[in-house]
This record gives sequence, C-alpha cells and structure tokens, in this order.
Amino acid sequence: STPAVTEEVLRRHRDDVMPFCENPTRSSAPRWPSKEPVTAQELAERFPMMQLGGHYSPSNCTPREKLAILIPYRNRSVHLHTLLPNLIPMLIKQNADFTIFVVEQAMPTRFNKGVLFNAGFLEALKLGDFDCFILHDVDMIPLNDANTYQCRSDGPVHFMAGVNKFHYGLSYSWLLGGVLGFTKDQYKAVNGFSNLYFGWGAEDDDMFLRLKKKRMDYHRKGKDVGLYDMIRHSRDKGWEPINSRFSITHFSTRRIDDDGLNTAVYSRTSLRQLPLYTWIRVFVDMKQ
Ligand code: UDH
Repeated sequence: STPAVTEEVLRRHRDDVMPFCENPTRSSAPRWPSKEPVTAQELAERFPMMQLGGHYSPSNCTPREKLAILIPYRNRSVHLHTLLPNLIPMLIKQNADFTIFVVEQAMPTRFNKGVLFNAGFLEALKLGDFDCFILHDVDMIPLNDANTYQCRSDGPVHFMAGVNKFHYGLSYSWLLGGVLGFTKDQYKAVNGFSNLYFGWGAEDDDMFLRLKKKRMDYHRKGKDVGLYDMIRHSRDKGWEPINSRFSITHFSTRRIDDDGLNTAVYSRTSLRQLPLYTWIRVFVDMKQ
C-alpha cells in the first residue's frame, strides 16, 4: 500500500530535492545603516517578496529552522519603520525563514517587556510551529549582515556584542538586552521572562539569573559581527525606572517556576496580518 502523504513525507521529499539553506553572508564589513524611517507603503513596495503577516521563506533551499522575530512595542513607529528596512534585507540575505511579530502593549498600564515576550511567544506558536525566537528591541539596528540570526541547540544566543550608546561595547559583561535568541525548548526551560517588571527595570538581568539557575550557558556574538546602533530617544511615558527592581529580581528568580511563561496574564485585543509584520496587541493586567 502507498504510504499516506504526511507533512513529514512531503518534507523529506523536499529535502531530497532541495539542499538545506546555507548562510551565504560571509562578509564581516559593517554596513552603514539607513537611519531614515520608511513609510508602510514604501516598505511594502520595497519588499514585494514578503508574504502577508511579515513572512518570508527562501524558495531555492530548505531552511533549517523557522524564526519568529518578536518585537516588544508601544508608541515607537519611527523606530519600527527604521528597523524594518534594515532587518528585512539582512534576513533575506541570510536565507532565513522568518515571520516578524510586533507585540504591542495597549495603554494605559506601564510597559512590561517580559509579559510582551511571553505573550508573543505563546501567540506566535498558535500561528505557526516556530523553532527559534529572536527577541528584538525595536531601536536596535544591526550593523553587519553576517550577524546570522540563528539559534543554537547548546544555549541561547546574545546577538549584541556592542552598541554605539556604549562606544560599541556593553555597559557590563552580563548585559543581555537588545537582541536575544532562544529555541522553543530553551525559552520553555527558563519559563520565559518574569512578568513582574512594570516599567524600566532589570528584566534582562532577571533573565541572566534565570539562565544561571537553570545552568544554561549563553553565547555572545563577537564584535566582528555583533555591533548595533541604537536609535537615540528619550524616556517613554509608562517606562519610568522601577524603584524596587532589585527586590523583584531577588523574588522572581527564587520563584522562577511560578513566575514567567506559565503565569503571564494578558488578553489579546487585536491580531492583524499586515504586509510586513503580524501585529498583535495585548492588554497586560497589572495583577501578575
Ligand atoms: N519599548 C517600547 N515602548 C516603550 C518602552 C519600551 O516600544 O514605551 C520597547 C522597545 O522595543 C524598546 C525596548 O522596549 O527598544 C526597550 O526599551 P528602551 O530602548 O527604552 O530601553 P533602554 O534601556 O532605555 O535602552 C531606557 C530609557 C533611556 C532614556 C535615555 C535618556 N537619555
């Protein structure tokens, strides 16, 4: 009898005829980023190869993994429209299979990046079977096309080796902010981000401690490829520093299995597939 044509059979067939995608970007010459925001219409015209919802997959090879790019967002349209024209061509050059998600927090609660990442992770998985999640600040412009956005099975990847704000270095060695990549299993294993940081705080330092607690090593890109330009900006409303952030860190990392991906409280108020990204808006409850 002929075997059923399952996804697996189709995939094997595709793999037989098409090679796995290699990352062709070998150059490590930094690119001068375009700092000019581009309108939504112009972006759609510039990247006709993008599929609705901000999806792209190379047609001449089989990608090894499916990337979900999660961008936490509120009131930063100029930054988003500056990042996208830099990020999309870079990922296309890298032969990546990717989908861009902009995860917006509805007003009026204070901005909570951790819940947005957790919500983005859960909502993205409802829409596709992603292997690798790239958590990407909206104001970080990658400078080098050879900074391959790929996950590693032996630990999360910190893609940022240096940023203009700190003279192309980092302000301290364990800083994990900016752009961070987890496989689906790694993100689940650390129980995602803490949900407790409402405002500017130490949610990325909290993540550093989570990784330590779960004995997970992370890998940082070298400065040859991992440099970024941060778009300069002033402090946003609702993003004031949290005074008690250090005590939250103490509390949260002691309760890593009871605060995170498995306890994020939010409601999705909107989901739209736009030409260059999937836009998810969530309301984040202050009672986490
Ligand atoms: N973000 C938003 N909207 C907000 C707050 C944060 O979209 O209102 C997102 C965005 O993706 C941003 C990320 O959260 O890239 C991190 O926020 P940030 O870039 O403001 O964080 P950072 O620590 O700056 O870089 C803190 C304020 C610095 C003020 C400096 C004044 N000179």
